[in-house]
Amino acid sequence: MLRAIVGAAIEHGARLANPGEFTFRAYLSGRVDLVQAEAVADLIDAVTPLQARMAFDQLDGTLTTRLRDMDRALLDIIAPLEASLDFPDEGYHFVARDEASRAIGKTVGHLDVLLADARRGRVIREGLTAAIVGRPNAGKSSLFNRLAGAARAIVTDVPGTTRDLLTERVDIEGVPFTLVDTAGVREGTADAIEAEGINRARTAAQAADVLMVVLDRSQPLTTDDTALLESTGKRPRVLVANKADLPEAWRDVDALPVSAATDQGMDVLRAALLEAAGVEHYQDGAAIANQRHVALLEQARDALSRATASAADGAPEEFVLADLHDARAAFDAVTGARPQDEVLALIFERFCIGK
Ligand SMILES: Nc1nc2c(ncn2[C@@H]2O[C@H](COP(=O)(O)OP(=O)(O)O)[C@@H](O)[C@H]2O)c(=O)[nH]1
Ligand SMILES: [Mg+2]
Repeated sequence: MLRAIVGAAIEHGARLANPGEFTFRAYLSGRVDLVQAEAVADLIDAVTPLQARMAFDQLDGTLTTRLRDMDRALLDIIAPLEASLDFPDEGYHFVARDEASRAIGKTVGHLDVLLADARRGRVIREGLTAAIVGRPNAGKSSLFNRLAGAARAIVTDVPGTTRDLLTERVDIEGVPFTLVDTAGVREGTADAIEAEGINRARTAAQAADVLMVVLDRSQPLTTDDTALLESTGKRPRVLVANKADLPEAWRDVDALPVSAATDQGMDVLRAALLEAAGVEHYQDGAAIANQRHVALLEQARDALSRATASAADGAPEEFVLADLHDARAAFDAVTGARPQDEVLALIFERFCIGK
């Protein structure tokens, strides 16, 4: 029925909307700026409540407002500097150098605060990857299923069951994690498929933001265990002593006692994952998350640092002004006040048809 209506409309001269076309039109007509248009796409893609809230904040103009305030502060410095340029013969400076330097430094401070928040924002927006590693039969797939809240991975007592990577998105206190269940890493398997699985496990472990190293507490530690403890020592990781429901076979490694069988210790494990990834207390969104915004604001900060230094050094006004204008151009590029076609194309490509 729907298809028939669309078909009839097209026959009478209508066409399907391009990806993001409605938002793009709102942007062209000045009803939203680029940050807000990007927030629409983020809102559509949001999986966790925190992601949605952050997108809403952007849509509301949190970042735009902060940029406007900083831009205004820069203009207040630019005006007297330009005035000094206009009256070079009098040798009169409309603003003292140290005063200008201090004023610019203040905006650098605001940018630093904003950028410090960016990692938090990016984590909320893009999430983290946690790879579950450990020797066969330690209980990796069982823990994966527990964390995923579903029996996604096959659990057996046959070592070497998991051969390919299995991933699942889970929300841990608002932070989106991609959990990766891997094949157990052990030396000397004769099975070609298992060997490839082990290779993939190693690659996944290298790419992960945080590792969950699973040990079987009911069995003595093996050389595979010690090799893994050694090789992951410098990575963000959580050491897990699984099968804590069974009598313990060792206690010399400091690992979190959990049991995939009884659910014991799972909340502590979730908290430990957040802590190891460096992302506790993510109850609030962040004003900045998007990599495009981060890159541009870093440019602005660099330009302003240069301006602060040259103003303090008593460099000619032209030098200071050039950097101040660069910073403003970067602000403008964030909000789309000075759009570049290829940037626009990239941004609106992200949308699905219409919107
Ligand atoms: N008693 C007990 N058995 C477990 C626990 N976790 C996993 N197992 C068992 O250990 C075996 C291997 O589990 P699996 O998740 O497939 O391990 P993997 O090879 O590391 O993925 C299975 O028979 C599971 O039922 C646990 O916490 N307690
Ligand atoms: Mg497994």
